[in-house]
Amino acid sequence: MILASPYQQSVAEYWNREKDPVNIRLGDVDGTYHHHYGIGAVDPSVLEGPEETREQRVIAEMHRLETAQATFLIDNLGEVPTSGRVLDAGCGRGGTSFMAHERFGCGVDGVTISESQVAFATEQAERRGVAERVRFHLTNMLDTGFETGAYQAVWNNESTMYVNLDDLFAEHSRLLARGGRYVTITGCYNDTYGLPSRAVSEINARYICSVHARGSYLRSMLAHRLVPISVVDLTAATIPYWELRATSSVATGIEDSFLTAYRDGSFQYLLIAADRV
Ligand code: GPP
Ligand code: MG
Repeated sequence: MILASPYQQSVAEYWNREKDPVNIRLGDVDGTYHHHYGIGAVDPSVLEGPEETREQRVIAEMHRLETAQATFLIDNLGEVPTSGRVLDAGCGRGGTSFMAHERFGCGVDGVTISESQVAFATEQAERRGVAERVRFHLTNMLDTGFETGAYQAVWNNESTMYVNLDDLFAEHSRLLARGGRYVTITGCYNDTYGLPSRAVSEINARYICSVHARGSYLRSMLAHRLVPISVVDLTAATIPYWELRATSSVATGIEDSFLTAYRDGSFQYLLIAADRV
């Protein structure tokens, strides 16, 4: 059974319906469609120049920052041989999957519980001529049924907030070869402040997700033979993306919650990389 609960059903429904310009128009810039946020400094020149073309410059800039985020995640996967296999857990429309294939030439499996996302990403793979090597599956990342120990790398690019971490890392640990690499980029709440702040709760409600505490990631990884090799706080690096997004024509209304939560320290944007021991 792919959808194991009423909760998972509602998440699948959200993503099956989702066609937000903030994702489609950014993806249209170069044909790589992301479902995550951006990192890095905004090029101030996008706000200058002719008024008539400013909107398109801002969209292209947001897309550049989102692509920089996926590039940073892939940088942390280590070396993956061309003969290797990697898993994109919660692959969305396939952006990070295609970028990883371009980087390593390896086989990629992307999994999502949204039929529309599988269809969209598969169509992209065909159009790019990589459908033999980059495959998308309507599969639950908690219970993939894929071969044990077959993966050199597994990642979650902003998809861990939809699942129980112990269930997730048990499955990742099973799929990864010994010495394989796990990477996540995620928003998490700061345990220093106790439970999630109001702004974090607004984010949870907006996406039907449940962001975890920073400490929960590290405890759960260690409990499942995933030993962290780096933890990078990307909070300061993602704020410029949100500031630009807040003033853009494709803002969705959640921007102030992210900015408040990041600025008051109750929420953190982290990369965590771990080795499967
Ligand atoms: C969506 O990316 C990512 C999530 C819903 C995960 C929540 C992430 C956190 C850091 C809490 P998206 O690109 O589909 O979102 P949007 O439509 O807002 O751009
Ligand atoms: Mg987006």
